[in-house]
Amino acid sequence: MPESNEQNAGCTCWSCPSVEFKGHVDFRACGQAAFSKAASGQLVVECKRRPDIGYFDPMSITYDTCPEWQKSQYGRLLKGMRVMILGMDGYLGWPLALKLASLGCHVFGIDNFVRRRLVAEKGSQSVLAISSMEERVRVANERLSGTIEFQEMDLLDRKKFFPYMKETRPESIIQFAEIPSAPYSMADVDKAAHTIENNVLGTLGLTFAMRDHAPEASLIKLGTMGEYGSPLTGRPLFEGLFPGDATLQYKGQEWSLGGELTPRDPVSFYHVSKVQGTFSVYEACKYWWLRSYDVMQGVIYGNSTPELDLDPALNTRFDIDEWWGTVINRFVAQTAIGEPMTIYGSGNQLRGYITLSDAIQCIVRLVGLPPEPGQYDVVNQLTDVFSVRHLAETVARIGKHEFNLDPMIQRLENPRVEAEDHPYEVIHEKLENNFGFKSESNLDDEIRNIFRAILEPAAKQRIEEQRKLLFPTTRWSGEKQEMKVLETIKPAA
Ligand code: USQ
Repeated sequence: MPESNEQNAGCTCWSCPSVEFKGHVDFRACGQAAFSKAASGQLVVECKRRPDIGYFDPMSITYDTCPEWQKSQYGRLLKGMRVMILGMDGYLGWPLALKLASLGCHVFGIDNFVRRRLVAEKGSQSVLAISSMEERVRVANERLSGTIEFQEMDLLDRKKFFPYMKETRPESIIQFAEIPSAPYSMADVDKAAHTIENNVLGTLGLTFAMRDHAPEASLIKLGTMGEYGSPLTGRPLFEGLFPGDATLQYKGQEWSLGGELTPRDPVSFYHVSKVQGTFSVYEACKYWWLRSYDVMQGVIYGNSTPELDLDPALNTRFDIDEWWGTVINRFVAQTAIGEPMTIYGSGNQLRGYITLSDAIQCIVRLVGLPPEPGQYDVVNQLTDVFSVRHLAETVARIGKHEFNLDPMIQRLENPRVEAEDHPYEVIHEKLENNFGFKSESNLDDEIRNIFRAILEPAAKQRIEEQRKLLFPTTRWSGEKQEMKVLETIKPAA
């Protein structure tokens, strides 16, 4: 087990979600001066977990001196921390629930099972068979130290969701309840509208529910690196906000850009929905002193975490069709059944990538180091930048030499509208520098993990059953003709 990282040991009650400010502080009146008032002892708070202390100066207690903040594998976490996961049935939501439960948290999850439904509507299925939520929760609660509770609920059903928020009193809230597919959102107007409605209104409603019932909770909202696009000028993709020394020069004058949101240039209507979510959360932090980390996440791949690996009943979903599969997972599955890997366009597109297990570690670390009241901050969550071509070549090398497969690559006409040859200068420093994140996995090992899992006969059969759904058919242009093959490449031995 990696040593416990004490990144959050020196944090004070000022950022603790267990501390109640309401009634004691008029944030609007004190404005940006709140922090200095706290620092100078003028501001007092109460602790919901330790009401016996009465009113106290929030700067006087640190996490490492508070018995409620206990050491864990990934920094300190509140004892039995109450964490709400919206979208707990998803590719990320489920492994996160397991990880938090393994660290002793009390996890409350909801899901409307829209992903299961949409994957079935496409005619595809998770390559790794997944259990019902009832079964998942039963096995998890037997095997892990914390507790997981689940309710089937749609985040958009505000009549149910608001009372649920009030009743569960979460200390941290993870917003994963979004439709995550760029191609699905571009397939037709109904699917675009579905994506926008689900994602934008879900997050909007959530901010109001937090305002009314959990204003001290920290919100971890899943955004995406695709919100930024890939500016052809090569301008760095900062972590959501311009750094303090960024300036704008225009007509001989110069202005500071420090602290302003960086430009967004989304690459599909799905990514548009994420940008709208960014603004909703940014505004809510400003209007109501909510606190949030917005996670600009790269493309996730992989199927393994220590908790998922405990029992097949705990599998998370693993999709590979053109809508619901991400590129590395698709390439490994294509190679496993002798289909060519489908590179869109030149294959020089650069994206940020991160394994499932590293992504989960990042989120746990964000849970453990909550933002301050009113703070909106952004992290770019990725470990590597790869070209699509490099991914195909890596899958080919491992597939051929270690699994005795016969990998093929096909370059296709690009169904998407995206830059294919572009600079990509991503800044991703905060997770490591401020939150103590250390990657525990890498591309080659994760590709091996995936091959091992999906070459099992039952999984391979589930890929075979959706062979026809691996080839892309959804063009951003809306045209229906089949994508042309530009080149077929047999990777070098
Ligand atoms: N690509 C191929 N061949 C394929 C599939 C994809 O060349 O068979 C290329 C795409 O053109 C793109 C890159 O691979 O340039 C990544 O595509 P993807 O389908 O793996 O990922 P994307 O559509 O960008 O979306 C995924 C998740 C989404 C998340 C996003 C992070 O589905 O939820 O937000 O990754 S990011 O890409 O950084 O915005």
